[in-house]
Amino acid sequence: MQINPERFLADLHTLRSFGAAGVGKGVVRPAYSDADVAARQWLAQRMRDAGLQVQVDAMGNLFGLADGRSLLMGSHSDSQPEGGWLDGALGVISALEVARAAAEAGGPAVSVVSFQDEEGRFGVTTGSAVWSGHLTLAQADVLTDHTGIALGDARQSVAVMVTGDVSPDQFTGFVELHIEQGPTLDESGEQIGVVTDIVGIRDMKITFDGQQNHAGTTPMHLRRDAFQAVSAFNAALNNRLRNVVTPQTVWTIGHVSLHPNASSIVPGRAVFSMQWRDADTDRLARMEQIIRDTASEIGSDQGMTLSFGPMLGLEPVAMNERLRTALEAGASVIAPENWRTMPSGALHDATNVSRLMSVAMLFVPSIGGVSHTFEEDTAEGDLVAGVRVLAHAVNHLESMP
Ligand code: HGY
Ligand code: MN
Ligand code: MN
Repeated sequence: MQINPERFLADLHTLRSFGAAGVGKGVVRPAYSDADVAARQWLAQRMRDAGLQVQVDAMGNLFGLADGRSLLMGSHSDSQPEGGWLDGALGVISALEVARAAAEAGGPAVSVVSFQDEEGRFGVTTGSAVWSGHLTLAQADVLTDHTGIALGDARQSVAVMVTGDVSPDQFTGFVELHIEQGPTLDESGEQIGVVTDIVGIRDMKITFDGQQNHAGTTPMHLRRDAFQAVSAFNAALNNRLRNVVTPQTVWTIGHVSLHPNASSIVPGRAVFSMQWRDADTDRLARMEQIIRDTASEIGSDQGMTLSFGPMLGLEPVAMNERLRTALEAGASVIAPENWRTMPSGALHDATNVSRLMSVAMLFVPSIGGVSHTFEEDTAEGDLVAGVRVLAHAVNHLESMP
């Protein structure tokens, strides 16, 4: 099959126009926003133009289906609150290009998916979590974003597109191309990464309730300041985790909400996100215990009432050998001596889809190793090389026993 680089890049740029923001090639297209829904409607039309049958499930996961049994390819088209133009979008548009090129060549059959809320406005990879059965729709519907909006209400914005459930039985496997989002390929100068494993994740909200009070009249020793509790918790946690983590382990407090968030009020309440990731499930569990114990100790030292939200999580997942071998064969042709195998420190829809079928992933470099920022970018030559590797892999799979 012949992929068409100009058609692929033009579609990638058009997708960026939905929610284009900030400097460079930034995007603001969170799940279920107007920009997200408009992008999904445009994508659905591009799928129809490619001869694919469009199906959308209740979550807003958008499928373009080839006839008969097919290989599923894709990723997500929602973005972080401040995101780049390639995170997810590359996987969706490259899948569309390979599906088109395969159809023009008379096969093999390739279907395309854009999952919903991969970026976790409401949880962790929510759309593919529901499609794969990791979460029920009812469980997902009660998840809330940081402003308190429930997913069940937010997803009404895609209701007009919904056609019904999409059976996974028609797919022979799932392949996702993604930007690396880290420094490895950029630093080594290599063009392609074939993924070996995806790390596991845990994510929960923690709340400290103290006493809201006057910032001028309340003596320091009488305060029950929720921000001071978060600050002490963070410092203590960094110390205590040191004994269990590896250089690859990561943990992040990325969202903090103080109430009432005013200069002259001792904050009475702090709600914050606590997220940690590692390739080893036991280590994730040991970290959880340390996080809970530390929050509990700091909370009682500082006169806080402590509460934990539900813990969301995904287990570490290894890529399928057969699909991975096909990607490696493609990498050897397109980027000879210029590719490597590597783990993924970012989460991807492939983790959820692995509950249903074989999965594999491919990376291209991220310039400067940055992502989840407007500055995210990748050289055009590397983007096109990624699509060419996919095309080779699809052909290779046809010829494998
Ligand atoms: O956070 C992640 O790893 C992914 O980009 N959602
Ligand atoms: Mn992504
Ligand atoms: Mn992302």
